Amino acid sequence: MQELITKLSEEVNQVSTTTKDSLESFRLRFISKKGQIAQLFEEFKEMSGEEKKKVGKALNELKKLAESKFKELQEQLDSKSSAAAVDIDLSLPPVADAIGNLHPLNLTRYKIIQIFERLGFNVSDGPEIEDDWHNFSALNFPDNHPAREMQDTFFIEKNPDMLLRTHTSNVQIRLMQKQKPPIRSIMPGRVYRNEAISARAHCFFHQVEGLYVDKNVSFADLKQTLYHFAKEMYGKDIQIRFRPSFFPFTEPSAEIDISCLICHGEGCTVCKHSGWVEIAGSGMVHPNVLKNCGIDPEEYTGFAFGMGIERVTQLRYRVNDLRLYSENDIRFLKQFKSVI
Ligand code: 2U9
Repeated sequence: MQELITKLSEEVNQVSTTTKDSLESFRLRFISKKGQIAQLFEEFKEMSGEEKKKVGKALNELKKLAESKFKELQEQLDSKSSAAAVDIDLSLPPVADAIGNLHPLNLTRYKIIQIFERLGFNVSDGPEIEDDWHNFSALNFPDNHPAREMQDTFFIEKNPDMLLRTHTSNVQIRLMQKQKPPIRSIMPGRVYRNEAISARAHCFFHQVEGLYVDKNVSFADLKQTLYHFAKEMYGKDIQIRFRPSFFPFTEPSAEIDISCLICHGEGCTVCKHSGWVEIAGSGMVHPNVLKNCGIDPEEYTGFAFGMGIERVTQLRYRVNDLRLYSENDIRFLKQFKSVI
């Protein structure tokens, strides 16, 4: 056995390779429970006391030698692989920035909500697939009135009474039906129109409408609220004007313009050389609409307004083609990495 111990000691001393595989075969051969040294210990157990005295020390030394060699080789291998890990190739292209961002329409929607929430408005939601009554009749659109034609939409073939809503006003109707005034709420959401798709029109877009119903709500409240909104949204130097208009659901009605942000009144293509840009429609809720929802127009009055989120976004970010909002082109979307 002494000879074998000497031979194995020499072999252990000579090992110098440090690949993962060679280290593993070293471990299997010398260190493992089925390795040669363990086998020698098994034989050692069977020896007589005299024989044990002769080889015991050498066998123990072989065991220690193999273990310390294994440790040394393992350390060499570890330091080699950590050196490889810091060996960075600076010529490689950078790892892509995987952090996404909000869609520009959502950035605008959140900003609008934030402004009105500070004025005490809450946010309401309702169905996009709606019946004729909530979308048209309750809003004082008479049957066959031309105002319906202006808001042509998509009808459900199996039930022509059901349609894709043309505005979020259906949410106001549902809210007034179930909640007594005071009501102060805004309704953001997707709406539909039957239009051919182009840079300036789409078969769907997004709106935020608002409703304030209480005792003694006046046109002065409407003007001041929307003036405040315009200043918060577009800056304190903005000019605002109200132009008389017509909607079946409001009386009186007004369209709201702001001074053109692009040319500051000098005249450009965005404002069609008028110096003014339309941003919203508004008016005092028509008494018939209040009645349709079970609210007494002698006791309560209210104002309402509506604006297109795409339009507001266009003015904020100068986006001039509506199709960009729904094409999901990452080159367009990744340009809006701003916070709300
Ligand atoms: C109820 C009563 C009144 C909401 C209103 C407008 C005027 C308006 C357009 C702006 C641009 C739609 O997105 S747009 O095309 N909206 O001009 N909306 S008043 O009036 C209401 C709503 C609900 C019960």
